[in-house]
This record gives sequence, C-alpha cells and structure tokens, in this order.
Amino acid sequence: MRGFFDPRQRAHAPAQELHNGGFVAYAETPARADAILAALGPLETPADRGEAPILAVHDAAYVDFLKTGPARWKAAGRPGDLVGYIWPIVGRRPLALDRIDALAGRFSLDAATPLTADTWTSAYWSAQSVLAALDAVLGGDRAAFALCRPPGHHAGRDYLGGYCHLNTAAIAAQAAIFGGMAPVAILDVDYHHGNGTQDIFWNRGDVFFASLHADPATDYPFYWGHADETGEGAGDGTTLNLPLPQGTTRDAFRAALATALDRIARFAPDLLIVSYGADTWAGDPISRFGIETADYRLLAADIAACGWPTLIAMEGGYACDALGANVAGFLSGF
Ligand code: OKP
Ligand code: ZN
Repeated sequence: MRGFFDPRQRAHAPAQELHNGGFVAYAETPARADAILAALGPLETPADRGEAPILAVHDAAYVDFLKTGPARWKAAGRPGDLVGYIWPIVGRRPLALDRIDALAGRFSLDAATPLTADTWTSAYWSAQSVLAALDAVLGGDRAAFALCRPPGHHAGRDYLGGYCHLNTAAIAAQAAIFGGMAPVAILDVDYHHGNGTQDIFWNRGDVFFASLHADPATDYPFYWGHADETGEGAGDGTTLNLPLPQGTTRDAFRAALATALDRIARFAPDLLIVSYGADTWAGDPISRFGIETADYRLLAADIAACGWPTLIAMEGGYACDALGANVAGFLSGF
C-alpha cells in the first residue's frame, strides 16, 4: 500500500496544552510521526495540490487566521503560543471583531490546541498528504494511507480544536466528490468522536459519516457524538454515532464496527475514508479503551472485506512506543 507524508508536517510543535486544569507537555508530538515512519519505512512525499481543495471545506477567514494569527499574537507582545481563552458562546450576538484574542476564540473549540508560527505549514502538508493518497485511490489503488499529522477530525469549517486544524478526511471526501467518486462514506474509528467531520457534512446527503468512539458523556469532545445525532435536511440519516463505554475491548468494538459497516453498505459508497486513531489502544495515555495491538489487523480486515476503495487517514494515538506497531497492524489488515 502506498503511503504519504511530508517532512514539513513535523514542524508544528506547541510547548504545552491545558489539561485537567494545568499545563502539560503537548501530546500530539512530531515524535508520533517518527514512530509511525520507523514502523512503516519511508513514505512518499506528496505533490503540492494547492489551497483550492482546502478552501472547498474551510472558510477563507479561518484559513487566514491559521496563517497569520501566530505573527499577530507575537506582534501583540504575547510570549507563548497563540491559544484562545474567550469564546462567543451560543446566544451572543455575532460581532466581526479583529482583535487577535477575539479571533482566537471565534475560530477555536477548546484551549488545548495552541498555534505556532509553523502550524499552518504542517497542517497544509498534512492536507496535501491526504490528497496524494486520495489520488492513488482515484487512480485505481485498492487502498492508500496518509500519515496525517497534525490530525483533522475535530476541526470544523471555521474552527480548530483537539489538536486539529484542517479536516483532512473532509478535504479528501470533498475532493473525491469533485473527482467523480460519489457518494463517499467516512468511518471514524478514533477513540474520540469526529465532531468536525460530522459538522461539515451534517446536512449533506452525499457523505455518510459513521463514528465509533468513547461516549461523549464521559469523554472529549462532550458536546458531540451522542447516539441521537443523525444529521439534518438532505443529511437526515447520513450520520451514525455509536458511542461506547470506557473499557471497551475488541469484541464489543467489532460488533459496533459491523453495525457501522452494514449501514455504510446500504449507502453504497464509491469510496471509503477511514479516520484511523490508534488511541483506542489499551495503553493510550489519554484514552480508556482496551484494544490490543493484534486486534487492529482483524478490525481492518473486517473493513477491507467490504471491498470499497479505501483511503486511510491518520488521526490520534499517543503512546509513541506502541504507535508504529498499531498503525502497521491496522494497515496489514488491508
Ligand atoms: C484528538 B484526537 C482532556 C483533554 C482532552 C483533547 C483530546 C484530543 C484528541 N482533559 N484533550 O481525537 O485523538
Ligand atoms: Zn482521538
């Protein structure tokens, strides 16, 4: 299977994140990419397909904020990385404010995703990697892998959060549709709900979004991923959320996966995009499922057995010592 990664995806490295009321080392590190590369061997460097596929999903004002925000933050005399600390909560009148502090809240979901001067570059090449993998599948490959780092599934049309800035799965889905592969299904098997992907395609009838994740009653992102969220308008019924309790192990996960695959089969997609997170692994430092390394091959084989052309986009997974083996195990199932 072909895989894609650009070395510029390493540059984004915030110093710390707000976690449980204190500051801790940022969990979404460049070392994650190195661990995956060590297990898979060198991956191909993507070509530059430009900003158009990104702007087909994300608002121009948000993209401008990602590009220019860190310099404006620095120019305002702020010593640390750019991070929001005030948010326009639901019900406030919308104000088009230009202060960088206001923009940081306007364009973010949480205070755990700082921006550095390098964030845009890394997020841009993460998106280029997913687009290169998509082209491999559009060209006839059975499956392709994009080492997306930073990840994408928490980012919405105009907001960052959960270590994510550009929604790589959504960018690939939209590009696939423009490329004539439709409808598209996105299967999100990261430990956390893919709120950004769900949000982007919430009222779309041409993209099915299915997600297995820790119950948002106990886990981030809390406000999304509940079982009663099923889409609206043209997208009514094209969102499927299967929240699972902390402690979930292989067999229960596999049963939920079968439910998701069955629903996707009824949607008859031209293309499957898998948002793959290895943070479902039993030893993950920020997650609470009990999937073992050997389980990933089996789970992936269940997906592969459906026969859809498949693009696998990397999302989370924070146990660097096991990350390479977990990703390699998952890809081996294809
Ligand atoms: C990103 B991905 C809770 C901190 C939560 C955000 C988790 C983002 C996960 N104290 N931090 O889905 O793997
Ligand atoms: Zn996750």
